Amino acid sequence: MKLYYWPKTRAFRALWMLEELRVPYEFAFVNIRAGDQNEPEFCRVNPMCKLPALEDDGVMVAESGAVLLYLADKFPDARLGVPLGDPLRGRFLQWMFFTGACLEPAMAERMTGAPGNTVSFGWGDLGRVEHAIEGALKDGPWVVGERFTAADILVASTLQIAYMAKLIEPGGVLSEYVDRAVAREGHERAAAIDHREAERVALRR
Ligand SMILES: N[C@@H](CCC(=O)N[C@@H](CS)C(=O)NCC(=O)O)C(=O)O
Repeated sequence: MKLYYWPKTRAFRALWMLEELRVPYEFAFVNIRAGDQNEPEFCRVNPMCKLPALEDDGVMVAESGAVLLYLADKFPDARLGVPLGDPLRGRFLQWMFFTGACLEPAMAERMTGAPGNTVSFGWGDLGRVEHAIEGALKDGPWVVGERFTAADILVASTLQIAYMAKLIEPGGVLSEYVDRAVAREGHERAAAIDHREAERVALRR
């Protein structure tokens, strides 16, 4: 399995997932700072010419949510997804789509400072997004309830960026949730690899 990757990008989400799964993979480095993502060869893997993307035995999948769902379905024994027929499958899919559809656009809107239209914009606004995640966390430590899933990788890693960018006030239920997620061994391994690769590419410059 090949992960198209560059350190300190959204490819971290797929790296974290792979480290949770503990399955073999290799990196295909795409230096987005040097414009390598625009090479026609990579744009055939992801027509958006963006990271992450995954290639698995001829199967190509891009968009971080889709990459994580693909991996969760491929390795069901790891129980990072929710199988078809399970009553929690609906909530799992909801939270898998939520980061790209609601959390990220709401963060981008907050970053620009432009007032949006909370009724027509699919994400409402960042306040509503925070409220929705807080509501989900009333039923358990993770967004789908008792069990950590791929959806938590998406939501928690993106919230972490929201904190770093000072888009959300630290403290409370959401901070505790992010702390809980990043304390996982899978995250620690992935963060160490991401850090190592960031140092390595910086030295090459
Ligand atoms: N919706 C995409 C966003 C991917 C994305 O924007 N990736 C950035 C890195 S964090 C990228 O590859 N940027 C390069 C470019 O746009 O040229 C996903 O979630 O996978």
